[in-house]
Amino acid sequence: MSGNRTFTMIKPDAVASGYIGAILDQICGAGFKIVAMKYTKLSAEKAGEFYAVHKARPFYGELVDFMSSGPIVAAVLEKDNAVEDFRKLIGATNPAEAEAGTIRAKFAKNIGENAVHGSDSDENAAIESAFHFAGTEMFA
Ligand code: FUP
Repeated sequence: MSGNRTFTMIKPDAVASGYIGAILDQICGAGFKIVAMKYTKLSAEKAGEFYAVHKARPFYGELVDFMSSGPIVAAVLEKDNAVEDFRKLIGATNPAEAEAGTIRAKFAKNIGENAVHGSDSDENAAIESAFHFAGTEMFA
């Protein structure tokens, strides 16, 4: 077991396509409890900050434009082994390579517009949760 919280965003493509309800249903059906959640929109500056680790990558500009292009749902989720289990639930970054039934296989458009974010470590889950939520907005 590797910690019990992860951070997710339902990205602008999935929100625009009307998939918020279906994605939350799959997340809750898989046993994740919602600890914090908000419907919001990232400024380009905030999106750039969130993805700063990818600054040197060729897709960074497009990623920042996309993530600030429309509203998102940000949430903190709780479950045993949350980070790993959520990465399994969402599938590979590229939906063409995502296992059938995973959220990205079902709802993502392509590697850039890939429906959801999921933290890749307990450390990043904590950093990303704090980026979006104050302690008073999280409910154990
Ligand atoms: P993931 O952890 O699965 O979200 O993937 P990464 O951290 O590697 O990438 C973060 C985001 O960058 C992806 F969700 C989409 C975008 N990206 C691209 O647009 N092109 C790529 O080749 C890789 C990632």
